[in-house]
Amino acid sequence: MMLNDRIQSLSALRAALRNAEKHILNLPVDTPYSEFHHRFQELGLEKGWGDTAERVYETIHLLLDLLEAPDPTTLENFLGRIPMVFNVVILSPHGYFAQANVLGYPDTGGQIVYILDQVRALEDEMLLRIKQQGLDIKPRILIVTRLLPDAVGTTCGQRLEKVLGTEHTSILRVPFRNENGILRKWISRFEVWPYLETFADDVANELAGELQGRPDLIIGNYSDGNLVATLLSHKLGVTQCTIAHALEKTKYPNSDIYWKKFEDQYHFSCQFTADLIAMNHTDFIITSTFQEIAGSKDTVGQYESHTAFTLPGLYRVVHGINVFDPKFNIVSPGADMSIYFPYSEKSRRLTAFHSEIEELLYNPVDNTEHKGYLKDKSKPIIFSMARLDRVKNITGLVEWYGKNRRLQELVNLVVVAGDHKKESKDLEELEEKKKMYRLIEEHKLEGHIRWISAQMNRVRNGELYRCIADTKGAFVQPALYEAFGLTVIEAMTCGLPMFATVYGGPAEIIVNGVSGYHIDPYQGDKASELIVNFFEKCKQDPTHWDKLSNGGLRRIEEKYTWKKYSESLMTLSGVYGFWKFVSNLERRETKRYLEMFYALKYRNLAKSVPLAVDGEVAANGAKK
Ligand code: UDP
Ligand code: LCN
Repeated sequence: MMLNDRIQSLSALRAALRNAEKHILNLPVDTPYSEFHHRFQELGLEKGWGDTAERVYETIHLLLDLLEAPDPTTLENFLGRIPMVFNVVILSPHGYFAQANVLGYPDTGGQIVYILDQVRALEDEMLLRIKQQGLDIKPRILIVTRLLPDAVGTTCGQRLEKVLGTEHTSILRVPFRNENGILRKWISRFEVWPYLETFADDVANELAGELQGRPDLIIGNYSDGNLVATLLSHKLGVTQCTIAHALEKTKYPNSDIYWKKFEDQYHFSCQFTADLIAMNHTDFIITSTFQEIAGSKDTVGQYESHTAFTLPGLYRVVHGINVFDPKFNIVSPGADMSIYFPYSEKSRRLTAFHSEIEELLYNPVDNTEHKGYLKDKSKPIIFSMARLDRVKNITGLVEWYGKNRRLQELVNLVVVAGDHKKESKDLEELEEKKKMYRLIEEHKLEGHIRWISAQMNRVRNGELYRCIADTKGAFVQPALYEAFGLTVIEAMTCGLPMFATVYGGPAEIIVNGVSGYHIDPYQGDKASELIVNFFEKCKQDPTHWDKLSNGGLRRIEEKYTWKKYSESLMTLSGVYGFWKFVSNLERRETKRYLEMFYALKYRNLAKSVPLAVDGEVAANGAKK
């Protein structure tokens, strides 16, 4: 696109670039491209080099350097500039994908938040780059998810939904279907496998209509989204990017060796097979932290756990994934800074929410939204918020608190988790709920604990974190494993001191003792002692609290922002898109192997998963 047919050889390109360089050197740096584009066309150069003489000069210079003495940094800078990505498709099939009234529902957490923040940052970055290269092209970003005809008060039944705060981004919903027709209701992420191949075909058709062509980049999220991204990218020949969020293999210890035991409920045989296919097919992988790739000296990384493993009686993996493959990149997300900002920025505080938040935290009457009350309002609050999944270990935190009298004397406990209102369709959530009621009773926690239902208003949640910081409290993230942990980032961005699990992302997000504390969820007594010591120290020396709060804020500024994220993602898309096309031959064998693995292994496994029938009870006991 950037060259016309006057340039037919490398030497002609070199000559054209030198002439163009000479021409620009005589122009003021801010001369708009439109003023010299005729001259450029005569030389063989079309639009896309830059919007001003200065920018065009830089791009030309980068290419001349590359032709003369190529080096990786120059190549990355050059490819990062070349306008190659205008249409992006982001796949996230399972759960409830919507902009309101969904967060905290089963399977509906950080991945949704991540993608909605990601697309805003990405659109801004795409628009900036398109403009800087002197082009006038409208980008398009489509988030593709499942359409749920029974949308239970959400927008999940709507085919197309514009993403708020964007100009060119929408959610496109395509239903799951099979020969019996369209599946109307939500099903757990563990049961989606038999629907994905048809879903991928349907998505391809919808995309052809929506985009009037192929996308330039396909991003998959989580195991199901990454499998569909693989099928689409294979079919359309488009650059593929993989984001895991949280792979189940690391969340459920020994889920490979004992896969048969787990199979009825979780269908890990499909999941791990899909993960292997996607990881190997993709052009590049983005992770939020390094430990997600290769772990640490004491822990195994999410991807590392797929290097070699055995599913006894099914197959044995000897080279599942090479964690040192250059396709791995760490690109950390952030928190939306317009929602999450420090409690100390008084003028920005959303005081209109304060009476509602006061009611949410302290109204003594039990209702459908909360259970338990806090009898001493003067105490700091330790706070946690998560989906009521077993791995999130919210009940673990309640137990630690229940067992530690000193902790109860020092602080109140507030947890936001699950749904009091409705009978859950998710088996783990049901079990956790029962456990929570039992623990509150067993440890006589009335007066000390407040259990609040899932909170879906993100803007108010931002203020909620800050109100907890006003009590000089802290956030505790007690998960048995947390792939990354957006709540950790959000709470730290609001200035809340942080105690978070040492298993997974938080181990890297937090510098222990400086920007928060690591806790071991398997050693609850130690964790609660650490929290007791912190609050005792804060009583003697209130600046201790400020030190930790400020340490957290500094860490976020340094590493976890969406601006940095979108710059890297756009550059990587250019770099890997380029390599995909120049190194196609080398990957042909892998592609053939994966096609075989898909057809001979995955397809049969997916077929063996019982089909969900609207209104029936599944094998795992969850109500459809
Ligand atoms: N969240 C929420 N309300 C809830 C529970 C969670 O808004 O009741 C949000 C939370 O603020 C965060 C996301 O859901 O943005 C959870 O992301 P995280 O990475 O912590 O965990 P995940 O659910 O993805 O495992
Ligand atoms: C899923 C999770 O479980 C979290 O650990 C991540 O923060 C989230 O996705 C976003 O990547």
